[in-house]
Amino acid sequence: MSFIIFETQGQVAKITLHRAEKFNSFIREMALELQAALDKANSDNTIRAILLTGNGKAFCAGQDLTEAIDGSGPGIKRIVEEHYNPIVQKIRAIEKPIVCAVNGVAAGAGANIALCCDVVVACESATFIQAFSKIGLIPDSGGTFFLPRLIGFQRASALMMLGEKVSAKDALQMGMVYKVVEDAQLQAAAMELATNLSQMPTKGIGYTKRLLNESLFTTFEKQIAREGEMQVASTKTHDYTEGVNAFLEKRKPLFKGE
Ligand code: T3D
Repeated sequence: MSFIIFETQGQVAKITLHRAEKFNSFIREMALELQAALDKANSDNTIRAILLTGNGKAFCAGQDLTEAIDGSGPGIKRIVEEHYNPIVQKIRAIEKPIVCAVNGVAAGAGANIALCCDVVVACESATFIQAFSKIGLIPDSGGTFFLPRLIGFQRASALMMLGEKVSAKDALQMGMVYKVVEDAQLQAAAMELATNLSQMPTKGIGYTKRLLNESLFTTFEKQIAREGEMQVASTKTHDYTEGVNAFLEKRKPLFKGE
């Protein structure tokens, strides 16, 4: 992989967007490599959490606009259908927690990929821009789906139409991100969160993610019925037995993710 760095630390897969000189903007190779990296982290049972971040000053400036207008390039339809849609679908479908460490500007598809991760931590200098309207595009990569659900319809409308830059502090206040930390602390703080998550009951967390996904499309009655089913499934895991026994025996649980 040349535009993505894939590393493991314990049971965490760290995936880094690696095209720093172009603010990690996406070209086709990088989008396909990110998909492959997500697949690799998903299929490896020893990986129990994923950390997504960017190299250099930016998290990701979205689509590389040179490629977007290149007549011999993939073209907008394939860019959306083959690059961004599979990325955000994979992020939501992987039943392992995905932490996103936003290390700088997150614009266009870069912002929306970050926002569909499970736990988003930003550094103080990070910014979020729904840059699409400024170049005559509509927000993609799941932005019109997730942003109104994260921050409310009115704020999402305004940000998507105006394309204004949102500071990390304002993103936190709006509910766009989970935490904001000092720039120098970002990678350590995000890895600590991912490591904690990788040592938790992975199946239960995966079921939680499945239920959160389903909650976006369903009714209250159906959702509580699904909670019942998945709660029964949770009790069939090693980690449920271990968690309860450890509590009763007053010791630290050793979860296996099984
Ligand atoms: O086909 C389709 O287009 C459909 C798909 C759409 C998905 C999308 O993501 S559309 C939105 C695309 N992204 C943008 O419109 C953002 C464009 N970039 C910016 O607005 C600014 O660069 C930033 C606000 C992100 C950062 O501003 P600043 O002043 O801190 O940095 P800069 O100087 O503008 O950029 C630094 C370098 O990165 C620069 O390269 P250079 O001149 O030093 O060689 C710049 O050209 C490059 N860069 C930044 N964003 C992109 C980019 N190069 C190509 N494409 C980019 N999106």
